[in-house]
Amino acid sequence: MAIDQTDCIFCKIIEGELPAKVVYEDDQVIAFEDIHPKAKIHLLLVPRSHISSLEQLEVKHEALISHLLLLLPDLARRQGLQDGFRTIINTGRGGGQEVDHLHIHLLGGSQLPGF
Ligand code: IU
Repeated sequence: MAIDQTDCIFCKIIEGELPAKVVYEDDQVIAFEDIHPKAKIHLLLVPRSHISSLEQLEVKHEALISHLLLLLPDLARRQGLQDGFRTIINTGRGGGQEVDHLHIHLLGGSQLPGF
């Protein structure tokens, strides 16, 4: 079934149709502040291309996924998270995913509880 990207809130942010506090962007990804932060620093790192979740990943996305992962410590450093950070990818409703556009949560800035 085709995905209707016109209903995707993160696609709208990527297209500049909805506002967001963007902290980083390049030709493949964008990172912006979560509107309901769960830590002092809470960013969302999002691929520009509409991939619904980890379940939709294919081998062709290998380079993109490497890029996303390699960016995380760099983004964390830029946010001053020298002491460490947490990353979360929620997948599917059972995994707590609310927005159906793949994204990585990057959290830190205060001591996070053990998980
Ligand atoms: P989740 O992994 O799909 O549950 O996370 C979605 C996140 O997107 C959640 O933390 C929301 O606060 C956040 N968010 C946002 O930053 N801007 C928005 O317009 C919407 C959700 I809708």
